[in-house]
Amino acid sequence: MKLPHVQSPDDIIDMLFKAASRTQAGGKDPVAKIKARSIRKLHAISGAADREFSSYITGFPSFEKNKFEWEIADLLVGADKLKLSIGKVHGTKNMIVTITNRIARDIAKSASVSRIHQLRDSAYGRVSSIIHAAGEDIEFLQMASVKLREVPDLQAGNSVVIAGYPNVGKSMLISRLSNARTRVESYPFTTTTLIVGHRMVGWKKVQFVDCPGLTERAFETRNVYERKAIAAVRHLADVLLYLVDASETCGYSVEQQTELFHRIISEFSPEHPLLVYSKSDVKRPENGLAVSSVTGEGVEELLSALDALLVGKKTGIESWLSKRETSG
Ligand SMILES: Nc1nc2c(ncn2[C@@H]2O[C@H](COP(=O)(O)OP(=O)(O)OP(=O)(O)O)[C@@H](O)[C@H]2O)c(=O)[nH]1
Ligand SMILES: [Mg+2]
Repeated sequence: MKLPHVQSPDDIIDMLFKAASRTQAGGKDPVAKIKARSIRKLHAISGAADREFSSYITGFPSFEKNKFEWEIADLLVGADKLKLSIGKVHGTKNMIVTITNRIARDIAKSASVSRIHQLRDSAYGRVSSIIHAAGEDIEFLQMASVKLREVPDLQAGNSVVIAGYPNVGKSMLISRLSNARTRVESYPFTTTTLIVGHRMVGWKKVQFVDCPGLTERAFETRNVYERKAIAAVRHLADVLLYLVDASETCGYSVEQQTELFHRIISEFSPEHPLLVYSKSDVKRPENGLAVSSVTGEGVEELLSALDALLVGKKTGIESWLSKRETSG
């Protein structure tokens, strides 16, 4: 995910005061000069705080902007706390702008150098205590931006989400289909996060997403891995490529795996659900599209099917299937 770089509260204070120290002001009258310079310093602080905090406020996922990112943010850092901390930062920004403007107006009305310095120093003190008061929320955003940055930048549109039970060969297939490099192991629950890869299919750049394995618990579970997979299935899948291991070497029966496919369809109504059998080098089902990531068998056929689905014509897959049947 693309996220703002959130600084620590102390670094933000340093940055604001540095912005203030760079300001200059001319003039012959020493009092007028000190006054103008102090006002500019406060405006510099207010401008820099506005830019910094605004980037935090707009840079994090929001429910309105991107439902997938919002759901992932909820899983990894908690949406309520995220909302609260962004709200707090918003308040901090407004307070700094209001207070620096008000003190700048007071400075403009002051006639003595000592009063100007006193007001300027009080502004610095207020700004730093306002930022410290939001310290916990700023630090939370700092942690959240680091954690969420690890999630690949996934976009809606021309997206194929590969889902299925654990160990059915999802990761090996995405490596076959795209430039994604992911761990493949002979035991379940190898993939714990969402993995992205790309490839041209026809004239389209298609995004493939490999998910952690799903089981029949997926709808009730609070398990973070399965919930990441559900978020991708729910919000990103133009095509839901559901992999069923016909050889059952994954440890789950074909019946069990197919049942979950139908449950996912009835729960999330993906636009284009596509059931594909994996490990066809071990066992070929009697009907249906079957691939082997070991021998490459069926991969070209699968890509043509995806091409037909992603063209956006609902009939694409039907005409492709009928062509396939007539050609034997
Ligand atoms: N014979 C054969 N074995 C395969 C094929 N695809 C995957 N495997 C094997 O199946 C096992 C699981 O493969 P993965 O790609 O890690 O499966 P996964 O679905 O990503 O598993 P999780 O990430 O744990 O959910 C590995 O031992 C692979 O070598 C295939 O087409 N043929
Ligand atoms: Mg995997």
